[in-house]
Amino acid sequence: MHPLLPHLGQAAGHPALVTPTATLGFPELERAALAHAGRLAADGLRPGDRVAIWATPDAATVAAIVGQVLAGVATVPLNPAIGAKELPHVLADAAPRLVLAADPAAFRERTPQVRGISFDGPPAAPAAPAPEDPVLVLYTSGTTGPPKGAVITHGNAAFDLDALAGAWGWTAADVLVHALPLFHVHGLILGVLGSLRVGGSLELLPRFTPEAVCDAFARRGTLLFAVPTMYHRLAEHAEASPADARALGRARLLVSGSAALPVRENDRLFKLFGQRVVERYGLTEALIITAARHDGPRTPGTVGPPLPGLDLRLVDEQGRRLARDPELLGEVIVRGPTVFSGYLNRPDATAQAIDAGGFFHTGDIASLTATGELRIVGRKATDLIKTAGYKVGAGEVEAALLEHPEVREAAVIGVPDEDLGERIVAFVVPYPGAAPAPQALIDHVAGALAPYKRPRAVRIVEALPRNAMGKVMKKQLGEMA
Ligand code: MCA
Ligand code: AMP
Repeated sequence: MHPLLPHLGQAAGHPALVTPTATLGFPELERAALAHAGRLAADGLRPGDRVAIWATPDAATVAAIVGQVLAGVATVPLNPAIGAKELPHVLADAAPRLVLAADPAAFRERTPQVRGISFDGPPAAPAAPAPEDPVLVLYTSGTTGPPKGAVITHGNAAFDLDALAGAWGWTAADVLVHALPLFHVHGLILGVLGSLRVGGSLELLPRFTPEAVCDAFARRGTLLFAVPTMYHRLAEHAEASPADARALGRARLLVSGSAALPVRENDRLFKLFGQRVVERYGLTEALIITAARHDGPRTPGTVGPPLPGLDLRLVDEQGRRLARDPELLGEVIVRGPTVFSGYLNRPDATAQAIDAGGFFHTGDIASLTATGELRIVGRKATDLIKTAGYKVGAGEVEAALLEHPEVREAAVIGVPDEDLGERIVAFVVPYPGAAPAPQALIDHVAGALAPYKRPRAVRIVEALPRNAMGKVMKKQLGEMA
């Protein structure tokens, strides 16, 4: 029995994975995964090596990732829409021994070395990874600089998923519906590995549409994982389509995370679906660290209590621990088995994020309610933007804009947005005589970084508001936006 995926190979009486084009039981999934692992071993890959995979939402990609888990090879998922500037960075930093894709032709231009996934290898004997062995390297944005690869271990994932299964009463009887991207914690660890770990059924939708989600619930879904932007679009859809509202209302549990769910939206969902969405909070480097329980309070505006087994605290600017008091705001720090092992090739950044006591500093500002639920109120760094559930550093967007030949200065902020949570807005000072078209600059960022990092609006200005020190006053930009 594999320590992370104990149900693999067991006859469950229900499929492990359903996509529009494939249905795989646990035994079939295990066979495919072991054949892939065998092929990797035949190619000379060893436990601890890294393999990059274009993270398209299909059964072959999932089976390959599972095979890599079994082989003890760390997976580096690549966003299929990753831009021209970010891709070389990720490949150079992660230095994968192989780059794979379910449809290699689609990615050959961007990665000439790409190979197709093949399930014709001699079945491998699964490796027995230790809890501290890497399972995934997930690239995540900081305020400045290129994304860093967070190294997540087998132990991190197993502990977190068990704690969430406990919080949500998540069992083999569940059918998880998800349409999240497979290159972040939410879609890949919670969605894919989580469903397989509990032995449930995963209904993987290749792209998010409210119709597809509601249809999956009309058929068999019991559990939904989605970001607030998706819930917003589901609410818009359900208001116009009562039958779909009823289908979603029959869900056993609706879970929201990756960004704040506004209380007003939470109330709207409650009215539409007849049940409160359950919120949970976390981040790439520490996985999910708080979650409302299925049988506990679901207080709008809060993200539940810390998961059992984690030491979660709030600290003031001097690092002193704050008491549990709804009035006291502090930074969330956390220690325990879900905290990642560090950033790949970045001991400096790792030392900055994890203190000598082993606490990971999240940068999120919160208070604890009298009943011990966390209420997130903001972030320490104003230069981090959460848009549609994705984290984007203002600095990386500014750097990409500055690489455009017509851009002399650039400043990027997040502006509140009903649908996206925050919308990226860029202020650009062109070179004298230049008149860049906003859409050209938007396309430039989409192509260099990734479409989700693109500004939704570009304002061409003569100068940026700066203080006496020459620093751009982003608050003022917010008022201008
Ligand atoms: C648009 N597109 C462009 C451009 N504009 N392409 C090139 N250049 C442009 N200028 C393309 C996009 O690539 C996309 O293509 C399509 O147009 C639409 O893009 P967009 O409007 O940005 O998005 P959307 O399709 O409306 O998607 C909304 C979404 C998505 C489904 C909510 O944002 C999403 O999946 N968010 C989830 C994020 C997430 O999983 N975060 C978890 C990380 P195409 O149609 O080909 O796709 S956080 C985490 O893991 C922590 C631990 C946690 O707490 O969970
Ligand atoms: P990422 O680094 O992309 O994994 O994003 C993690 C960040 O998303 C956290 O530091 C929070 O700022 C934010 N986040 C995740 N879940 C929630 C939530 N339920 N409510 C508010 N913010 C959240």
